[in-house]
Amino acid sequence: MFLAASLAASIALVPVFAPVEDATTPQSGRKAKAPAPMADREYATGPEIPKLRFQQVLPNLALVRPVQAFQRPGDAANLYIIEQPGRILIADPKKSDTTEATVALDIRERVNDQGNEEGLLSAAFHPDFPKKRELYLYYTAAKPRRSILSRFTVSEDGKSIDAATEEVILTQSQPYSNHNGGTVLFGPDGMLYLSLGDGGAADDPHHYGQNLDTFLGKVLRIDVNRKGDNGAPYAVPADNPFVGKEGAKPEIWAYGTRNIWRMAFDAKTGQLWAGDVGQNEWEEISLIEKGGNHGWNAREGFHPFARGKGDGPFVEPVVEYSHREGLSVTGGVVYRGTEIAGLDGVYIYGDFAFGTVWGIRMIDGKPTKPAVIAQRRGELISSIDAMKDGTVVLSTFNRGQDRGNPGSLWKLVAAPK
Ligand SMILES: [Ca+2]
Repeated sequence: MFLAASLAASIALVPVFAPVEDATTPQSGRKAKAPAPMADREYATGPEIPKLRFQQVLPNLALVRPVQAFQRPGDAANLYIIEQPGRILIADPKKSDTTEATVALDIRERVNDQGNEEGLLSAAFHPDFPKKRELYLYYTAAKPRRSILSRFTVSEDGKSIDAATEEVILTQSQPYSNHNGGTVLFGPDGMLYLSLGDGGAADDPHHYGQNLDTFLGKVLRIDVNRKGDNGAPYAVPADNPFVGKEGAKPEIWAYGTRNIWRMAFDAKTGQLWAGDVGQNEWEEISLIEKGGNHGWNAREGFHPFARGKGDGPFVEPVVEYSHREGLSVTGGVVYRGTEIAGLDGVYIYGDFAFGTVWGIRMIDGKPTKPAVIAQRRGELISSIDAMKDGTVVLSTFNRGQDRGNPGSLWKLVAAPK
């Protein structure tokens, strides 16, 4: 989600994001220098990636802008579904006649979803649930405009989340409505990771991405199992890359990211994959590195960004795609299920506006050429998530992206030969 929308007007088929700030950015002149297309880069060769199709899940369940599906440790049956305005619903995807979900949490009054990229954006259970009955939420609020990471207490059966138990872990003031990130998740190391966007407008006007003194434009890593100094609600892990560096926030794990909309760990390798939304030309998929400078706003994809500044070395993306092929990347997951033959180890990602889903493999540190493995025009892909058994669930908006619009859930299944 969460587009830089310069080309939005030219795409007639699908309604797309047009944040006001981005829409006013002059675009002329920058497209003149055509960068080297990805086809010129060196790709690995690997086994063909199977073609997939969208199969609707819970087709009778009415949803408002679903932005993430996830599961609770110890419960492989139910889906937890985030609605962007500020609710979390629970439903069993095998019960296809379900018309009403269990409402586990409703914090719509606390959440500000006025902006297209604002709302309840991400959630993660503590991996030790039910020993630790904790759910972490990342959302935006108003007056003042800010992003919040909070901890909530969950009932023992996991079916209800007590809104009165909110404990704010971290707050970031937001200068503009767009580019709030973000994904919250736990790593295989038990640490909590959070992606924050560059704060918004266009061009990263304050150069936050390259500034280590702000959380904006970063991936953070914190220890929520321990209190920090002076009673802080979290501790900074001692092995974070910028601990002790003057002028740098020690919570930072990686920097130079524009607006990571979805990141996920590969359950097998532990690598952290991210989709970083581009501005004018290039959408990128990156492997997030400890201490890595991922380039923004000096770089967009593999290319210099004219209005940016900053010194390398930069961590290059794994792959990119241009705005001829999509408009806003939604990062996905590495498939580790067994249901779809030949898909193990494939990183699956999509484009929000075009409804396209690609797959790549990494072979000896090099990606295979991105292959389109599924597409469903008119469905705006807001999230791509892996369930416990590896099943890939897509959240989509159905009829454009207006506030309050309906959405759907899908699973990716093997396409008929
Ligand atoms: Ca913002």
